[in-house]
Parts: sequence; C-alpha cells; structure tokens
Amino acid sequence: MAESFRSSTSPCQTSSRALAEAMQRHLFFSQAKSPSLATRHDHYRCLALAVRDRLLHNWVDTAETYTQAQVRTAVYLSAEYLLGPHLDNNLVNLGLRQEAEQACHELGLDLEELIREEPEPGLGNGGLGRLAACFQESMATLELPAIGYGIRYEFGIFRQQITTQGQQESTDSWLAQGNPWEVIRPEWSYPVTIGNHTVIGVAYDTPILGYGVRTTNTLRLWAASAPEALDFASFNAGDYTKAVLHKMQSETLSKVLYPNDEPEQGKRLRLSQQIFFVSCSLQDMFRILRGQGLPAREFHRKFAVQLNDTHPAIAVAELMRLLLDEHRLDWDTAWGVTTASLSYTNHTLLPEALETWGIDLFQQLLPRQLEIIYEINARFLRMARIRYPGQPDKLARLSLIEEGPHRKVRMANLAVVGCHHTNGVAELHSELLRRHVLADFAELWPDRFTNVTNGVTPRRWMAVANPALANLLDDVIGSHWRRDLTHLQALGKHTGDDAFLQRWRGVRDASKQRLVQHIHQTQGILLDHSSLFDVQVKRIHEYKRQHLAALHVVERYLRLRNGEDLPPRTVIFGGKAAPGYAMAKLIIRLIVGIAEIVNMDPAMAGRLRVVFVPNFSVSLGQLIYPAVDLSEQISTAGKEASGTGNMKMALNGALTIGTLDGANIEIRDQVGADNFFLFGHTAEQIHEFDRMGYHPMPWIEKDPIVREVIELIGSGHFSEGDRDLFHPLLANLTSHDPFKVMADIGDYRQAQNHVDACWQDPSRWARMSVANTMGCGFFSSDRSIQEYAERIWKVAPVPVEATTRSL
Ligand code: RUG
Repeated sequence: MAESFRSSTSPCQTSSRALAEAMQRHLFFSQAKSPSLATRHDHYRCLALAVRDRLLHNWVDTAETYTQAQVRTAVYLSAEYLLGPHLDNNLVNLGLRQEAEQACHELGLDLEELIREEPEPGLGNGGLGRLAACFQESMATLELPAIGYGIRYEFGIFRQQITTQGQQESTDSWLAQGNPWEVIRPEWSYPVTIGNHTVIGVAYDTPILGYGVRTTNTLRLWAASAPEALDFASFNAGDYTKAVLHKMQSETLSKVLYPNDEPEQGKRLRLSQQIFFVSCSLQDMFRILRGQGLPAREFHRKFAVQLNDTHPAIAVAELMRLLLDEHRLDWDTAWGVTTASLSYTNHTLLPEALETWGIDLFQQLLPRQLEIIYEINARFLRMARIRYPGQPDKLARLSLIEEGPHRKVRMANLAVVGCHHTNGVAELHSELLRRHVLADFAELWPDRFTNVTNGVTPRRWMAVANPALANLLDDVIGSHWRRDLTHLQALGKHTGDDAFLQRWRGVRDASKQRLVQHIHQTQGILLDHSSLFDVQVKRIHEYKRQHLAALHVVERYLRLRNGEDLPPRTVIFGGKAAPGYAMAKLIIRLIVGIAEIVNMDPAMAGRLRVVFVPNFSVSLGQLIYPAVDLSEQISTAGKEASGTGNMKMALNGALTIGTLDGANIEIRDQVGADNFFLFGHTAEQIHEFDRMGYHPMPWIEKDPIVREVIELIGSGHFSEGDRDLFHPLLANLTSHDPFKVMADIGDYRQAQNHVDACWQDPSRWARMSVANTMGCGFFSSDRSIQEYAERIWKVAPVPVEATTRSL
C-alpha cells in the first residue's frame, strides 16, 4: 500500500487470499458459473464485484456521516461525465492494486487483461465531461461532502472506426453486459413534466472513491422511464404498438449522449434531457433537505450547486419553479435562495457553442419555466435600465432573450443572472470572458466573475496511467505527490543527476514501447519507439487545428524526399469528429490519406510514420499520454478555453509545442519558457485580424513551402488522384481561413525546427522533460477543487467516520 495513505483512515484492508476467495464466490453466487465455463468477462465482473464489496462500508459510512453531521454539500450538475473504466482506478484509490494482482495470479488470471475487459462509460464528449470526472474524484479525495448529478445515457459517445474513407460511427452499447459499479435506487425517482408528457427519472448511483481516505461520494445518474409501462386501453384494443409507445418515447430521453457541435437536429430531445436531469436532481435535493428537517428556504445553506456549462442552466428557472409553485415561497425569497445556491462555469468562447433555445420550442416543452424566465428578465432589465439609461443596445445584449424574427432564450445570460459566481477555466479564458463574451455582465457585476484554472487528477493520470513513472517518483521524492502534486517540485534536486535522468528515459521508453505494441496489435503498424512521438489527441475541430499539424507532416515528407536529414518522427493523431461536422471529418480523411502514402513510401522508412489511432477514449488516453514526447497544443489563440490534455501530457513528461492559448499559457509559466516550444499570434493579434479583416493569401504568397504543400494535396496525391476530395478544406484555407492557419504556419515551422534540434540532444531533452513534470504540480484537479470549495462553494472537508464496521 502506498505510504501516503493516512494510516488512521486507510481505506481498505484485505489480503490477496481474501480477494481471490471473494472472486471465486462471486463466480458461483453472482455469475452462476463453474470455472470451466467462465469467460474473461466473468472474471472481470467477479473482481469488480469483490472490489465493490470492499468499498461498500466506506460508501455507506460516507452517506451516514453526511446525514448525521447535516453537512453543507457541493452539488455538481453536469450533462456529461467521461468517467473511463473504474476498476483500476478503484484498486489504486483503495490501495488494493498489488493485492488484486496477486489474487489474479493465484487464480491463474492476468489483472491487466481483466482491467481491459471493462467497457468504458463514455458519458461525455471530451474535455468538459472528463473534467467533471476528475472533479468528482478530487472532491472525494479532499473529503468534501459532494454529490454529482447527470444522465445515465444508455449509449455513450459513439464508437469511431477509421477506414480509408475516414470516420465511421457506430453505437456504444456500454451497458450491454451489465454494469457492476452501479446501484439502482427505484425508491428515489421523480416525475418531470415536459410538454404534455410526464417522464420518471430513476436514480442509479455509482461510488466515487477518494484516494487514501474513507470518503466515497456518489455520482447519481438519472435514467428515464414511463409512469405506466403499458397503455391498457390500447393493449385491450389490440394496438400493441400504441400500448408501449409512451414507454418508448419516455425512455428515449436518456438513450443517447448528443455529440457536441451537432447543428439544429436533436434540439428538442436535448432540451428535454436538460430539464429532465436538472429537475430530478433538484427534487432529490429537496428530498434530502426534508430528510434533515430543513425548510425549502434553507436550500442555499445546505447546497452549493455548480452548473457545468449552460447544459444545466435551466436550473435557474426550475429551482425558482419548485420554490414558488411547490414550496410556496414568495418571489423575492425564492430569487434570494436561487442566486445564493447556484454558480456557473463557462467552458467556451466560441459564439456558436453558447447555447440558445428557440422560444417556440421552449414554449411547447417548458411553458411554466419560460414564464419564469420572462419574469426574471423583466425584473433584471428594469434594474439594468436604471443603471444604463438611454442605452438600448446594451440592454438588448444583456437581455435573456435574443430578439429578432426567431426569438431565443440565451442560456449563458440566464446562468450569469441567476448565479452568484461565473468562472472561466483558465486565466486567459476568464479574462476574455470579462473583456468580450460577457463584458456587459462583467461591467455590471465585476465581483461575480472569477477564474478557476482546470486541473486533472494525478491518481488516474499518473498513478493509474503511468505506473512506471509513479514508481520512479516514489523512489526519488516519496509518494506524497499523489495527494499533493506540488511535491513534484522536489524533482528539481535531481535534474543534474545522470543516473536519475537515465532512469527517467528508461521509464519513458517503456511507455512508448507499450504504445508501440498496442498499435502493432490493433492496427498492424510497427512504430519505432526511439523516434520522436509527436501527438495530437483531442476532439477534431477546426479551431484545434489538426490540419495545421497535418500540413506540417506533408512538409516534412517533402523535405525528406528532397534529401533533407530530419530526425525520425512518429506523428500520432486521435480524436472524434462530431458526426454532422463535415470539415472535421474531412480533416480526418486528410490525415488518413497522408498516413497511407507516407507509411507506404520506402523513402520514409525509419524517418516518418503517421498514425490515426481510432476511437480515442479515456483508456486510450491512459496508454497514449505517458508515451508522448511532443504534445501538440496548437489551437488558434483565444479559442481553446483551457485544454486538459495539455496538462496530462506535460505532467507525464511531454514537451509542449503550443500557442498562447487556454491553459498553455499557465503551463509555460510553470514549466519555464525554455522548456516549451512557443509559436503563433496572440489572442489579441488574432482579434485584431478579425477586426481589420484577415485574408490568408498574403501569408501564402510569401511562403513557397506552404504553396507546395497545398498544391500536392490539391493534386490528389493523398486521395488516389481525386483532386476534388480536399477542395472544401483547401478552398477554406486559401480564401477565408477562419482559424488563421496560414498566419501561424511559418512560425509553427520555426518552432518545429527547434524541436528537431533539441531532440538531437537526448540528455537536454530528458532535462526538459523532467522540468515539465516538475512544473505541473499546479495542474492537479485537487487544487482546482480546493479553489471552488473555498472561494465559491464555502464547503469544508468532513472526514468520514467508520460507523458500519460492526454490521
Ligand atoms: O473546449 C473546452 C476545453 O478547452 C476545456 O478544457 C474543457 C473543460 O473545461 O471544456 C471544453 N468544452 C467546452 N467542452 N465543451 C465545451 C462547450 O460546451
């Protein structure tokens, strides 16, 4: 067990023998099988159930402690949780990793194989959902009374296949084989009326384990069901389809996670999902409040509710509705309770990602909530009019309603008005929110705006993902970094130690070899682990500029073919494109086309390889992040709110090539400018381009290399002679270039040249790599959560007492 576990609260003690016996018992009693019939998945389930048995005391004790102590509770409302597999993480957080390995060994099983059996709960699109998952784990580790609420999607983020045609999607049936980690709570279910239908939300609870503490919080996800399974009138009349229609319609609500960036379609269902999970969660909070004998007007004393983006922003109207209509509070009291309870995190600066809903749709689905929003708006604008007399334009911008032929509810405005705090997720992002996107509100209420820079959990993203590095750190600086990541600073004493640097490189090599093996097994491509691994894994989006990296790969290909001597590189891409986002899918198609040509060309052997890893996920992230030498964080400045993959890679020892965007800026500050490859225009310069009118042509004209690259792609070289395939992408880049790829490509090339030079000095690279890990202590999600808890939620830790041991 890691020494950083606090001895008085060591979360679980069990021997490998006891664990092995428990697995055998579960094979019989839970799986109803003999060993000769057991599949690997059966064994996975047995281990998962045995581990679950061992966390139950902590889970039940946590709920009991919170109930007895009547604690103030942080509530996280999020439409997405990109959890990733639980088993390995739970073993690490319980301190049972070694015991499980031994137990499996005793039973002739391989723990790693069982871990890989777990289907991943991919209930999120990307960074926002993964952040929610890291935050849950940090809240538990910090012993904060907290509960997460969301939706139990039957189908998570789609599965991605990569063929020669690019991305193909299929359904992610993650629940097909059952889910040993959840507990259904049918006794906690609530009706939600949407239009003229009522849907029931049923609670499914998943334990969230803190590291090295007893605290085991709850993630409560709502599944939709119909109030009546069968319409008997239709059934008796022989209309069997109609008899189950309402049930099917109701269950559709929690069927599928919507891929982000999806235009108009699915809007009705999405708004329905939002009110569904928000209303169930608020009703559940009122139940808890009642259970503690507290009246509704005390809601804000019991709960600090964080809205993860605008997806749960309907909570402003729904909480008001419940307080007014169900709990009979007067408007002013209800508004006081609402605004004292809620706070809002914004995650995007992209105008198209700021949610709005057509008034007609709102009126159809949520007429009472719309009435309340109108009333909130009327009162708010009355106040604003006094503050800004004769400024109708400003009032129009502040209004919760966007006027025009198609009137809309602006969810970000609703969130800002209904919350006591609004925060961005990195310094620059919060600054740009204040200066541009939410400037009118920041002027009105400067004190409501703040920043909490994102973070990632060191348990999953180091201890679980990179056990070799974790062991090295334990040896050299002790194991306290798991609970306090600033301990990584202690690596500073070792950067001059050649033996240490040798071990560091050994660890990194082993991680790269692990990835090489995986890619060989799954894609049949053999990579050279000693080449520089240049990696961009994240959602595919034009603002993230995967096409900039792709153009650079083509440039390297040309330079190598011209006989230039460049150090060997492996360029790895991964990430999903929203199914309806044609340009993003075309970028994938381009990368696949480039990979095909480059990898087939004998002249590239040992010099350049290009891989697109399909179906990027949390599990793949765990495999890839530790193997990255060069982390591509190349978004157009001012577009990426924060990024968190950037943190995971730097934390695991990658060097970043990046723009001054999102959290890159803070990463560079922390790891030192000398250990970061900076390029590109600043957010301010990009803003100026947009203001003054930007055209890519002058940039292209002065850059013969980029012209050659564009011509080669346009000639059909990477598309089997098809000159039209990439036309939309090239036309966009040469005529409009909304994300300023052409303005930054020259500087990107310079930075890449500098990367090549540094890579050729292995001990210099190793020192830069150590400096990155060393400097990343700030990017623990424990630090982010501590900031939320202290500055925004006013929620304090409550250690969990052992109360159920004697049961
Ligand atoms: O794009 C942002 C990332 O920059 C950020 O790191 C992450 C977590 O804060 O959230 C991402 N995001 C933003 N995902 N969806 C949105 C817009 O709804």
